[in-house]
Parts: sequence; structure tokens; C-alpha cells
Amino acid sequence: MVNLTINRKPVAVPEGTTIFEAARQNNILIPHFCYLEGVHQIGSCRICVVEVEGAKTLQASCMVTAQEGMVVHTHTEKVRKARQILYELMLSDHPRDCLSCGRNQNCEFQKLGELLQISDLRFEGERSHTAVDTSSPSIVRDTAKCILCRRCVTICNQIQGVGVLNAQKRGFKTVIGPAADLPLNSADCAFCGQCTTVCPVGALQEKDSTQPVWRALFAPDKRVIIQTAPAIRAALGEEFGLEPGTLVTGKMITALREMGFDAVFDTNFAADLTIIEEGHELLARISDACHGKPAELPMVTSCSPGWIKYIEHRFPQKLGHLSTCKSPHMMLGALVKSFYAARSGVAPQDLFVVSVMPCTAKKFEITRPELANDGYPNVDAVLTTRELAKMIKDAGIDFEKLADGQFDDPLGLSTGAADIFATSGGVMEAALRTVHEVVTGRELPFDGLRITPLSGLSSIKTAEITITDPLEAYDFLNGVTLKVAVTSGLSGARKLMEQVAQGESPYHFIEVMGCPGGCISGGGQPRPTNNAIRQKRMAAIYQEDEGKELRKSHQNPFITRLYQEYLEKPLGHKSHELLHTHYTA
Ligand code: HC0
Ligand code: SF4
Repeated sequence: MVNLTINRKPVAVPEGTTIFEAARQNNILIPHFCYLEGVHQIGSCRICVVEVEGAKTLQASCMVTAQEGMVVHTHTEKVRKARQILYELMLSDHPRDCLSCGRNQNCEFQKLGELLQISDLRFEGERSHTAVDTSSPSIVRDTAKCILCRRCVTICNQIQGVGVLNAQKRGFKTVIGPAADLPLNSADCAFCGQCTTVCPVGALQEKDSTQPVWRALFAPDKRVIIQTAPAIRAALGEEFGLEPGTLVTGKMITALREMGFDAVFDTNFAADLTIIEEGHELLARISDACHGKPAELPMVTSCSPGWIKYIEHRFPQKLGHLSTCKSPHMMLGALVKSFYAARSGVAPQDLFVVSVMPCTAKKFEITRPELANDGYPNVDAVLTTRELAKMIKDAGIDFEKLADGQFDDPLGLSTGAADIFATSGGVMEAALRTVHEVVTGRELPFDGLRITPLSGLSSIKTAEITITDPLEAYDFLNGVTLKVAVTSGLSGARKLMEQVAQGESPYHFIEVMGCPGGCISGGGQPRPTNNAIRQKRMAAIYQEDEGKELRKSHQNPFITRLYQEYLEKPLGHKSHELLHTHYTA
């Protein structure tokens, strides 16, 4: 341990702790701005400066390690003045359009100004006048608002391993963006939106979809259908001041009805459907391999559109490894515009399908020509969790006081297997719950159906299951050890795909989610998202699963009926037409 004094208080902290952390561990909060716990400590903003006795200059507390006998002062007159000047200098180059900024009232820069008691605008700097980059269907980049904290650079390079955002040019002309001034749409951006979750100001935000959704709701000739992703229910409450991990499924449904949506369906229904289709696809590929036919193994999940965009950029020769399944919300959209349209007597062109997703890349996904049927996009608009919260507030709904509602039939019933899609490892676990039972007639041989090595926040997780005594049709699998891997965040995906590209992957099946931790911490989820919040959202998701009577996708009675009355069989003709696609380089 290291002993030091902070604000006349003797404290002891583990060796290697920064002054900033030492203070925080002892309930002394040092104002800060660019710092992100455990992720980003580069001292670029210097707001966290402190006085260290004996040092000639003020020290950025996030950058300096606590030393034995150090004497630190965090709130002296000199320190307070320095912070105020630093803030005012940043403000001198910042637009003052707070009232119309998407981050108004939710801006870390605004909050810091309040904390530092900035009352004067003493400096009027030369302003940067850069064009707003609206080229991406997912993300808007407004570098005039950027305060060069470089959090997004760290996330994009070190966490996601994509490396699209970097500091370009020098001095006053420095901007954060793709090389050669490329617009985001022309760079290799995955549209994962992780940068939008850490941007403290309005420089990186999701592209607005609230206005098209309001227009559809107000259009007299539109029947507007909404579906909600598995991860929304564990995070939406945070936008209304509830504790992270509070499940708000029922309130969310009631809010959507009060806003005027004509039907509220659950993406989880289609997650169950995905398991049936993807599980059979996996078995077909393994069967081919076991019978000496060409088969692209490992099969890799295809439901995360940021991941799809990444593999298209980085491993275009390996697209055949992707499952041909569309992502669940696209499957549900395709069913709404076919099955539901026919049942309810509404023409597909009069239906407007909205998906609420924790993901910014889904805004791009719905524009893909591979994901349309009969000339209609499967889904018409994607709202992030943050956007839905804004709309609920705009509609004058007192969210906390709402009674619980129920999803509409028949596309609203789901099992626990679908709930866990929201978290890294969930799709794999859900698939194995069904695949093992289809092959052997028995439940997974794990306690409470949980494959715990596959859950949690590690970047790459693996498991093996040996098939014993399969049913006759699956005799070829007797004694086969199924090897699976799970990763979330694109840098883990790159490692697993490098093995595939070198022909050295030992796995049969790989789950990839584009965001660290899976959809619970997608690019469209409430800010902030850190590991403590991820853990709480994850716990809520498993609680939802464990509370369900039906926890395996093949037990969903409406899925059984859908096959009987409409789709006929997994991987059948209608499934291929509506639920599957091919991505080509
Ligand atoms: Fe996900 Fe999904 S689980 S990608 O993480 O598969 O966004 O929540 O909706 O579509 O179901 C996100 C979350 C989804 C889809 C589902 C998948
Ligand atoms: Fe990087 Fe993702 Fe942001 Fe694109 S969306 S710039 S890949 S963090």
C-alpha cells in the first residue's frame, strides 16, 4: 500500500493507483472530463488538475501515480482558477446552440460548466466551421462540437479495433475523424455507435429517426407496428432515473400503446424463430462436414449488423461462414409485412414497421437491399433506446406511473432463450438449449440450462459439449464434441476470424456481437455504460429468463403454430424467402 495525504486526510491506496483514483476511493471527487474509468486516461483535457506539494506545476491527477508521502490538494484557489480557465478556453471554440443540440440537458460539458460555476464568457475564440457529416445512415458527426477529448478515438481503436477515428491535422486545425477527410460512410466504420456512447458532447450522435416515426404515427393511412429488442427492457428505465438493471417491459409496452402504435410486438418472438432456423442450419452444415461434403464451418452468427459491416470490410472472403439467417428484428419485419399483413387484411405498403433497438448499426441494416421482400424494406425505421425515451417524454407520458401492459399476439410471445439474446453468450446458449434437445431428445446437461463459461464480460469465451446417445437421425454426431466460441466487441471478432482465415479455427459455431458485452451495451443504449452498469443489465436479463416458464425456443407455442400455419418447416421454401439472406462481397 502507498500512504499519502489528500486534502489533509491521510489515505492508503494500492500501489499503482493514480491520484484521481486514490481521491475517488476516499470519497473526494475531482472534477474531470476526458477520463473514462479503466478505458481512457490520457489527460488531454487537464480538468482534473491538482496541486502536489513540491511539484513545480499543477498535475493531471488521472495521469500521476500516487507516491508514498505525497501531499495533494484538489480544490485550492489555484486549482479552481486553472480549471475555470481550461473550461473557458474549451468553450471559446464551442458552438452555443445548446437549446437545439441533441445533447441538451444530457451534456457532460454543460454539467461541468455548472459544477465549475462558470458565469462569464471571457474569451471569444476563433470558431471551427466544419461541415456536419451526415453521410452515414447511423451516425452524425459534427466536429464543430468536438472538444478533442479523444474518448471516441480510444473506443474505436483500442476497444473496437476498427481504428476509423483518429486525430487528423495539427494545432488549431486538429479534427477527430477518418483519414483523408473521408465521410464516415466511405470509411471502414462499422456504425457500431460505441463512439456515440462516450462522446461527452453532441459531436457524435445517432442519426435521428424520431421525426419519421412521429410522421408515420400521425399519418391517417398508416398502420404503425412497433417491436422492441431484448436489451431495451433492461436499460430504458435508466433514461427515467431508474436504477440500471430495472426491468421495465410492461411499462414500455403501455407507453408505446399510449403513443399510438397500432400493435406492439416483441423482437424476442423472432429471436426464438432465429434459434429454430439457425439451429437447423448449424446441424445441416455439421451433417455435411461429417458426410464429407463441403461445409463452411465454423458457422458464425449474423444478427449484429455492426459485425456484418466489419466482416465485409476486413474478411470479405469469409462471408460464407455467416449464418444465412436475417437478424431477428428483420425476420419479424418480414413476417409483419407478409403473414400479419395477410391475416389482418392490411396491404404491406400501408404498414410502417418500427424497431426499437439498442444499436445504431440497425439504422444502416434496414437500408440494405438484401433485407427487403417484394420491394418493401422489412423494417421502416429504427429508434435507439435513447430516442424512444425522448419520444416518451415528448408525448407527455409519466413513465414511472404506467401500469404494465402485454405484447400483442401472435408475434409477442417469447421464451427465456430469447431474452438472453441481449447479452454476450446468450445467442449461443439459446441455440445450444435447442440444438442439444433436437439431437438427443434431452435437455442440456448443465445446471439450470445455463452454460456459465459463455456468459460474462470477457472478450472471448469458449465451451465444449460432447454429444452422447443422439436420436437415430443424428447418429453421425455420436461422440462428437461441439466446440463453440463467443465474442463481443470487434477486436475479439478479429482474433477469431484470423484463425478462420488461416484455416486454424477449432470451432463449429461462433457467436459475434459487435458491442462489448453484447446488445445490453449497444451504441444506442443510455449513457453512461460502464462495466458496473453492464453487469446490472446482464443480471436483469438472466432474471427475466429464469422467471419464464418456457426457456427453450422450440417450446414457444406460437412458433410451432407459425410453422404449421405458414412457414411449414425450418429452412423450408417460405423460410428461405422471408427469413434468410446472403451477404456478398
Ligand atoms: Fe440485439 Fe438481436 S439481440 S442484435 O443484440 O440476434 O440490437 O437486444 O434486437 O435483431 O433478438 C440488438 C438486442 C436485437 C436482433 C434480437 C439478435
Ligand atoms: Fe468507430 Fe464504431 Fe464509431 Fe464507427 S461507429 S467510428 S467503428 S466506434
